[in-house]
Parts: sequence; C-alpha cells; structure tokens
Amino acid sequence: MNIIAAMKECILMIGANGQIGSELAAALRVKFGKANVITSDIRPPKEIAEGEIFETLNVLDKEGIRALLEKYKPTQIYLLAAMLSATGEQYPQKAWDLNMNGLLNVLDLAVELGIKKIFWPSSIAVFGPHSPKIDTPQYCVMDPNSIYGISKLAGERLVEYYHNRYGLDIRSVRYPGIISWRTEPGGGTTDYAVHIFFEAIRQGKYTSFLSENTELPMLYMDDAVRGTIELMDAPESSLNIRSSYNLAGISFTPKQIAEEIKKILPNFEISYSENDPRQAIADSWPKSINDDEARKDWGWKPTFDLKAMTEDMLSNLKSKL
Ligand code: AKB
Repeated sequence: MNIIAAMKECILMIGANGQIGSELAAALRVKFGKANVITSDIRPPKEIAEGEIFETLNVLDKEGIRALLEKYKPTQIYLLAAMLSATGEQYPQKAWDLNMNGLLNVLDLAVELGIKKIFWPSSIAVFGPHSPKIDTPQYCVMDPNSIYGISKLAGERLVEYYHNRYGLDIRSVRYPGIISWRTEPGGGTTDYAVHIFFEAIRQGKYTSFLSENTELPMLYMDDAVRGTIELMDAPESSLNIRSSYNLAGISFTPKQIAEEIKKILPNFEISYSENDPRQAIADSWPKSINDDEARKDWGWKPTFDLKAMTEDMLSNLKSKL
C-alpha cells in the first residue's frame, strides 16, 4: 500500500485494551497516524496519550457501534472484543453472547453502512480432540469442546458467509497463544507462557497450571502484529481462505520454556500445579500448526524462535518491572 492510499484509511478498533489490541493499535497508529485509528473498549485504558482517540463502547450495544461508525466513518474495523477460553468456561452463556452477538453486530452494521474491510481473529481453539494434533492442517476434523472454540468456529463460518453473500472483505487468522511483555493476557489457556516470564523476573520462580509436557502453538507478539498487518495489506485477489488462516510460530512445552529461561536466569525454578481446568482445554488443542496456506497466499513467515523470544522477553521485562 502506498502512503497516499494508507493515509485515506481510518480504523475503528473494538476491544482495543486487551493484549493484542493494545499492541496492534500502536502499530496501526504508526502506519496510519493517530488521528486515523480510533480505539474503543468497554472501559477506558489507564492512559490515553496526546493525539490518540478513544471511545468507550460495549460491542453488544449495536446502536453504540452505529454511532461511532457514523461519527468517524472508518474504512476498516478491527474487532478484538472476545472472552477467551478459560474465562469462557466460567461464563459460557456470556462468552457465547459476547463472541457471537458482538461479531454479528459488527457484520450487520458493516453490510448496512458499506464498510468493506474487517479484521476478526479466530484461534487454534477451533480445533478439538479429534483434530490431528501435530502439524494440524488448515482443513481437517474440527470438534472444539470449549465454548470459546465453539464460538470461534461458528464465527469462522459466519465471516465466510458474509464474504460470499455480501462481499465483505473480512480477513482472519487463527491466533495461537500470543507471548508479549507490554500487556499481560487475561483469561486464556496459553497465558502461562506469558506469566512465566513476568514471574521469572519478579519472583525467580513460577508454578505452571499446565503440566510439564503440554505442547502448544505460540507466537511472539512482534510476529503476530506484523503478520496481522501484512494480511490486511495483502491484495484481495491473493486470499483464498475467507474463514480464517492457520498461523504458526513456535511450539513448546512449559518444561522447554523453563529450560530456555534457565539459560539466562540459572536460579529460576519451575513447579507444576495439578487438576487445573485449563489442562483439559490445552489437551484438546493442537501441539503444532501447519500454516502453508498463509505462507503461500500472503507471504507469512514468523521470525522469532524460542531462544530469540526468551531473550527479548527477559531483557524487556528486566527494564520494565
Ligand atoms: C486462549 O488461550 O484462550 C487464547 C487463544 C489460543 O485463543 N490465547
């Protein structure tokens, strides 16, 4: 996208205060300018820097969304408001309501008001116990058994439907667990892989709620943000998947990440709790993901391996905490 085209874009991000939204919004502000990225969430963030635009918005309030769309006339919507897997199991009805009706509100308003381009994230949670666990392909048996995974799979079918039926240019990736140091995640099954770094710096030890050999797909935030923007910039004609692209980064277990941390912090200690409900969710998910379609269609390529990610996390957290 050239600079003139980029400057014409205006983005409304819904659910911008979470782990991914806060970093994606920062990258989009650099790309499009602060005045062209409107962030919104159910509560204001701790700080709103000069020149940034924030609006309080509940994604279940359809008329509230309409008012913001009419006020700012965005060309793109990023819908990140969702309840994640672990919290979803505590509040299944609320998770379904937020994840499905929030999406439907945005899709219906986009059709009505002619906003074509939308980003909506799916998740590796769309896979289930009968999906292949290793190198999980784009297309396979999908039988998610968490309410979050069920809502994301239903969402994938909806976004493809709205693309086919109404011509919306909705783009999506199935995020694995995202690792970041600026904002801590909340309510997910993969959160241990972020908390372990914070606690390594704060306490020198960590009790993992997942067992030592639970392998899950993860991705470093820098790669996740870059990949998301690359997908949104890709020519529409190159996209063959209108549900959601598999996206892979690094797969590792709590034991492997602890070993990598010990190379930098030799006194770091890890222990494991038992009977955590998040273990069953993790056991139903893939261990590794095949993302050939994303590589082929829009040039996706992750850059951080476990070593590079661990070094970057620990050096940033040492300065931050
Ligand atoms: C979660 O653990 O619920 C999320 C996800 C993989 O979508 N991080």
